Amino acid sequence: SVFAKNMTDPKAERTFIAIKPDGVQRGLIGDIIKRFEQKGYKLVAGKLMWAPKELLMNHYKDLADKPFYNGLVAYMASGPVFAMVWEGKAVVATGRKILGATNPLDSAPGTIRGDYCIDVGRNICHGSDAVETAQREIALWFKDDELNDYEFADKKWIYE
Ligand code: IDP
Ligand code: MG
Repeated sequence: SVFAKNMTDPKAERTFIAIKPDGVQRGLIGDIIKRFEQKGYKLVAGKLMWAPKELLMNHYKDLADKPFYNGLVAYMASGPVFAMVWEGKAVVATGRKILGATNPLDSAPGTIRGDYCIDVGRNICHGSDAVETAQREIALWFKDDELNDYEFADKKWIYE
């Protein structure tokens, strides 16, 4: 299966990263892709998608009892998002570091949220918080045949 190799090859770990509607509107798709690319991670899938409310409610179902849940779903449905799958060693945890803390006022400069935003409800990007979450989110947002299995040309220059 698509996920079976996660167990055996650490370089095959995958995470779900999404550029939220504010990130798309503010022209940040290229910059956000660039940060994952230049780190050495491999892009496995990517699409611009105006997500249906049901998908977003499912995506954020663990937050359903939070006071900001309805506003969060409305924000995420306010325009297209750029959904991606990135692959590489420790990409889930490292992806979260590249994004920065959830609240942009706590995000270190040099992170995406630290560099580009201010309010937690307009924090421009999403990243899976654990390997199991990533597997759930990838399956939610992508069909199996949208995930591209290919050999990365740079691989031997990135991994020892
Ligand atoms: P994460 O995106 O860093 O994983 P979560 O706690 O999973 O953070 O929350 C999901 C999203 O919900 C956040 O990225 C943010 O957009 C939004 N959010 C979280 N806390 C608040 C809040 O207190 N007010 C408004 N929106 C929030
Ligand atoms: Mg989260």
